[in-house]
Amino acid sequence: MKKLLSTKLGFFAVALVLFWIKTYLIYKFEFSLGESGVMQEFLLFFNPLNSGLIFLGLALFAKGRKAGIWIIIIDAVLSFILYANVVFYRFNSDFITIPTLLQTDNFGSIGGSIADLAQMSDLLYTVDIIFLTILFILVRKKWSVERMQLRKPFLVISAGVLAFTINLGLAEADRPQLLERTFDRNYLVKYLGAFNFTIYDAIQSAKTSTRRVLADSNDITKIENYTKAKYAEPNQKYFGKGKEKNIIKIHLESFQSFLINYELHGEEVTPFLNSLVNDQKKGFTYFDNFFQQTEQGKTADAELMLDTSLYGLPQGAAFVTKGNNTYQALPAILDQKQNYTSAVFHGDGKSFWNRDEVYKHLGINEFYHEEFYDMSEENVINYGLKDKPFFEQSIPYLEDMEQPFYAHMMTLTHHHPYLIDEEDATIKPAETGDGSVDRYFQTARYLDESLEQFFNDLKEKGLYDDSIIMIYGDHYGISNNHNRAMKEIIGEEITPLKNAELQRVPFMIRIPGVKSEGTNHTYAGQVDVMPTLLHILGVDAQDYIQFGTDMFSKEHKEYVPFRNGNFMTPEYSFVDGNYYDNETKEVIKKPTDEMEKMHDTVMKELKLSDELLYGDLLRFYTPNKDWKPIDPDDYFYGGPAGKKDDDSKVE
Ligand code: GP9
Ligand code: MN
Repeated sequence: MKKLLSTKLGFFAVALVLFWIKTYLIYKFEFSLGESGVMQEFLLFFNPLNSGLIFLGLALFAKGRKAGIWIIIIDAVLSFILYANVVFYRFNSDFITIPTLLQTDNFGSIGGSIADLAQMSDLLYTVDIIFLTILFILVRKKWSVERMQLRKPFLVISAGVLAFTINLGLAEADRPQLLERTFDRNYLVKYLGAFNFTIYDAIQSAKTSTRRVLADSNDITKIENYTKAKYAEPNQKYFGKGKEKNIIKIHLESFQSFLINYELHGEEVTPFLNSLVNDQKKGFTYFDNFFQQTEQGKTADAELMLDTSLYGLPQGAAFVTKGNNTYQALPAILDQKQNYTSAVFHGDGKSFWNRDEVYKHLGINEFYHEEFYDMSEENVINYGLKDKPFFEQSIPYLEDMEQPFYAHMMTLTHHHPYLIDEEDATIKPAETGDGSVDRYFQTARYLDESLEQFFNDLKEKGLYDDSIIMIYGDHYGISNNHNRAMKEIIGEEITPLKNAELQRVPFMIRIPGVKSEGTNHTYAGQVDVMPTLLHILGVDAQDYIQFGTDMFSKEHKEYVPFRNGNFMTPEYSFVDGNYYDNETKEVIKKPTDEMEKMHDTVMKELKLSDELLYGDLLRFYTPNKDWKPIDPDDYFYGGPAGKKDDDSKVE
């Protein structure tokens, strides 16, 4: 043993094991990464190994005794990075990213309290370094002054690369598209480790910052020209009719329009939503040709589109990768124009989709997340809080909000893989043999019931009658991978065109004092919601850069781009390279010039939106002379305890 320890490789092995144990203990005791299941537990344990092999392994290239010094230095640097994250996490329940580091104001918010956040017991995290230093002093004399044969460090680093490859492969199998979709930093750390996360984050921000750096104020002009030309004038029947009314916006997770009026086992799946669609007296106008336009950012893309009228990005979630951009979003506009207070309610961790950061840039005043709700075991399933306790527990917060408010209620239970507790299931599953598809109807029913309960509570609290209520679906729930089962459900082959048609999600709105139109057949998409709402509130959408247009406007152009370049119009659709006649469902062999032109417009529109986000171009745009740019430091989304200390801001 003594002999082994006194070799360079022996010393390296000791350092590696200590580093591994320490990192793992920190994962377990300092972070709450939500690991569950054997695979996630294993990866959490396994992932420090590759970083240790690679980084500590680099030290072995050094000559003679210097190798030992380098091992200690590298180990100390890694420990410091990890410890900085520990301290940051204690306050933010989140990991440090390069943008947060660069945004010193943001960091300043914890600067003063670092002393509070560090604890005496943290000194334990230096024990391994001290031990290594002593060991090195004792054994270094026995080390040769020669450089090690290069083969050895190469082998060590190759072993690290191999361990990383295995790690990544297993992580991707457990959580497909982990890197592309960039869900949540907790996920990345859980699967790949804190060090790989830091590298990943550095690469991401280097990539995006170059595009941002190269952009200049001229770049916004062509975008402004484009959106101003697309602008559709308000319809006087609606303009200003909802001025200063509370807005309750309800997000239906994974809800596709085919569920509306669908019957399973002879029962309506969503009787309550159906009643809003079918009974005009309830005051809702239902858009039956409204489409989701999301990509990899899923929910986050839907949120972005609804509040900014920009498209999501072709890759990843703009909420995550463009979370620090300048936005001129609906919550901020309503605040500045009509003194609205905005809030998002969602029973999940606050950092999912980077919400706790990006919401500040959208000007969202309050964010009621996981920490505000009773998340006891019986209230939680799948991703988070069940919809019924979610709505129930949100009511007191809603009642407390300053009016007029813009409240965004985000449901969660109807989310893949559609898990439901027995006592919550009030309809039998479908019988296609495809579990997700079969359960999809049960969680949809649960969501429907939770909405009815919420509506009743709103009425009881006097919040219903005078509020604008808007309901929308965020994205599909049943992907292309379930075509066999879906064919049974809808009784039709799922062709590419059919799949595109299935991207309809519900959109319905009730404006107090405005008669319902019943079902409106206008073709529209998620980017069209913001200008529609602005006009209902009496704010001209023309001032702002928006890719959508008011759905009630007579000038609204009926084409709905999907993020992948497909698009839908009332007469024809463009899907995966083919134009289809909507009526005959046949491929149009000779597309007209008009169709080709429409295709060019769609491509141009998506490209301009991407340029805007990549270049962070809204920082060069001032909507009007009254506009006050958003300062993210004015917003703070601590838990209920944090709120008591300070309502809006941490100094
Ligand atoms: C997570 C929830 C789901 O908080 O919003 O996101 P999704 O997986 O649908 O994008
Ligand atoms: Mn979603």
